[in-house]
Amino acid sequence: MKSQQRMVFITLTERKHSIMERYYQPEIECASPEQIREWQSERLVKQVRNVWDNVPLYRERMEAAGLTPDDIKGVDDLKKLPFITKDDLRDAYPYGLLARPLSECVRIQSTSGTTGRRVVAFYTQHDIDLWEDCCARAIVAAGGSKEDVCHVSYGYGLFTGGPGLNGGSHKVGCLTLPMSSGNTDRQIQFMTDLGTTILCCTPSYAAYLAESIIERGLRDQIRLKAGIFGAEAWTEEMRHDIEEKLGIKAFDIYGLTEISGPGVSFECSEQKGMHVNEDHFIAEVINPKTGEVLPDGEKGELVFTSITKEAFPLMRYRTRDICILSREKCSCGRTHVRMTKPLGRADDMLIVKGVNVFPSQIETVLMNKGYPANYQIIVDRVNNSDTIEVQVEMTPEMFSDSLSEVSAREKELIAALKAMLGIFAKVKLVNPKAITRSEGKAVRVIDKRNLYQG
Ligand code: DLL
Repeated sequence: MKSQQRMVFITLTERKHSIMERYYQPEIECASPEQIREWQSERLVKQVRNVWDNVPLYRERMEAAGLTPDDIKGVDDLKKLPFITKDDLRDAYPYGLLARPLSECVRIQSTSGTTGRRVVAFYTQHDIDLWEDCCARAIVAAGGSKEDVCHVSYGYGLFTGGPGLNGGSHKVGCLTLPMSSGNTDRQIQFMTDLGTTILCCTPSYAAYLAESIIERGLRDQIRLKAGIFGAEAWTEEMRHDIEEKLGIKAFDIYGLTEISGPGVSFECSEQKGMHVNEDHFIAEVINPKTGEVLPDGEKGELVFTSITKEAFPLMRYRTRDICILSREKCSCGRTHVRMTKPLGRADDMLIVKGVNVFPSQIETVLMNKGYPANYQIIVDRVNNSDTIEVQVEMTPEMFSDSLSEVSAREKELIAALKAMLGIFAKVKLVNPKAITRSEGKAVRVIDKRNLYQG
């Protein structure tokens, strides 16, 4: 504890304006870049030996690439290792990538994947312990302490959101409300009765809760100060909207089941990118077409290697998330590399009439024009030609019985979308609340073309 306090003090005298910054594991979160690299090299070498000895698929892949564990002497050699993909995980389902006997595993979690076979990740007790540390770091970075009431509305069960943040909240010592998703009335009642100060859920559910709290006239009765929102893409516009409606600071958190769950990276008070927990995960950005490793600052596909995982270690796992890494010094005092929000998916990008369309571009247009984040993008193919329709709710203030007023609004949005995307997108304004709400990840895109089946 003493060493933690000393580290905080050093950081604070260096950077006076981050006077409120607190850390869960300061010796690690604020370690020198050289120290972090040393940990990474040491752990990588051990992990490579571990997977070579215990996971036949890795040995086969390394042998095919002409490698033995002796070829990997540190982080600089990481790029020699072959990649692993979601397809590999599906092919290895369920036990093919286990590096520990099943008797040492205590939990599984699984992806929310709606297509294909699910991905199942295994954890030893030690894996869970480290994962919860990562979530605890995120909660403390959002201002959490044992004085807080942490309300976890991510789904519990196979989805990693609920269990991960729940464990992190316990570690910090917050009073933890394991709400899971759903039953909005009960969520709001607990929030007001028990004085929730930190809310953890998807950004789309946070936006819905904010809307519901305001509608019920309960805005003055909530004591929220921070939100930890992730698991799906959300824009800066959406962040500002939620922050304003709830009177909180909204922090992004990133993760994926394959690598552990939430807490692979998290935002600090700077809110300028998420610090990757580099003592557990080595991050690389590659050109998704060639596999070449890109320098920091360049946009590409994020790849992770889990160097401390016991049960289910993934070596150079291709996430399909597109982002940029930055090693610029962060004024929060943390030294771990930062990643931008995912800027798209290498595989969810829509190609409409031959044009690349990211759903986040559409969301930016809608939010800039004052629409709520309740929308759906419907892509179809009619007479061999692609169509795209954006259905978006009007706010109660916009809502009008006048057809000409609604039509003028639709035209305005069509023009703004054309300017952003370069293609015509039909716009249909719908009544407030007409779009089905999600309690987990929002379903933003309905692609009726089914181009990726089979
Ligand atoms: O969504 C883990 C998680 C739970 C993260 C709670 C944050 C909070 P999966 O269901 O396996 O795991 O989905 C992983 O979701 O590859 C990204 O494409 C996307 N994703 C996760 N966090 C973010 C975020 C959880 N903050 C996939 N922003 C990832 C944008 C995100 N996309």
